[in-house]
Amino acid sequence: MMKIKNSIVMGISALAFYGCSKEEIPEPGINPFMPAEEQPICVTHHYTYHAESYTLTYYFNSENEVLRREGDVSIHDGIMKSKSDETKIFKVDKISEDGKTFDITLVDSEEELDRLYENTATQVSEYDRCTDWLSQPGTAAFYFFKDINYSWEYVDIRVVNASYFQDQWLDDADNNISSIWFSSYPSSVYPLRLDVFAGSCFSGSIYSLTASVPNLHWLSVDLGDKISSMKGWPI
Ligand SMILES: [Ca+2]
Repeated sequence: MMKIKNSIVMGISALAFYGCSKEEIPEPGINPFMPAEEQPICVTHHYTYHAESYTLTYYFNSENEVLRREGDVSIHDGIMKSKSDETKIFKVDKISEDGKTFDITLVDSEEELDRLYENTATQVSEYDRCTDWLSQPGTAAFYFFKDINYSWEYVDIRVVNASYFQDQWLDDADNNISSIWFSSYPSSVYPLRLDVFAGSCFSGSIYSLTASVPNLHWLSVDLGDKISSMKGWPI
C-alpha cells in the first residue's frame, strides 16, 4: 500500500515538475467555489541554458500578477542573478497556441543570439542604435497592442509591408505593450524575427520572438508593459 501511495505522489510531483497539471489532477490552489475568471492561470516555461534544461510553472491572477512559482525556481534565479540586464537575452523558440507554454533558450550575448538563427543575414548591425528606421517594400507586418489578446492596437507604431524596421521611440506605447501580432506573406517562405528590448535605444534585456504573443506578461513580468524599443525583419 505504501509503495502505491509513494508512486502516486511521485507521479504528481513529476507532472508538477514538467508544467501545468493535467485536467484529471486538480491544479494546486484551485478552489471549486471560485468563479473561473478568478482561478489562478497556469503558465509553463521550458528553459535551455548551455547544456542545462529546466522548467518553471507560474500561476498568474487575472491582473497578470504572479501568485507563485513552482519547479526549478532556484536554478532560474541563480542564472538570472549571474547576469546583467544587458546579458539577459531570451530566444523564444516556441509558443503554444493558447500562449501559456513557452520554450525559451537563454543566451549570453547578441552575437550568440544571431548565431542561433540559421539565416543571420540582417541589416541590424549596419544601423546605429538610437535611430528609427523603416525599409520598404517587404512582406513583414507587425502590430502592437495596449492590452492582452490583441486588443487596442497602437496604430501609430504599426509596421506593414516592410523588409526591416527598428523603432526606439514608442511614444504612448512605451512601457505599455501587452500583446504583439505579426506575420508575413507567404509566412512559410518569410518567417519573421522580432527582437524587443526592455530599454530605449535597443538596450537592456532582449526577447527574440518568431511568433505572435497574446500575453507578454505570461512570457515575463519584466516584459509585459515594459518594452521600450524593438526591431523586426524576415529571416
Ligand atoms: Ca498594456
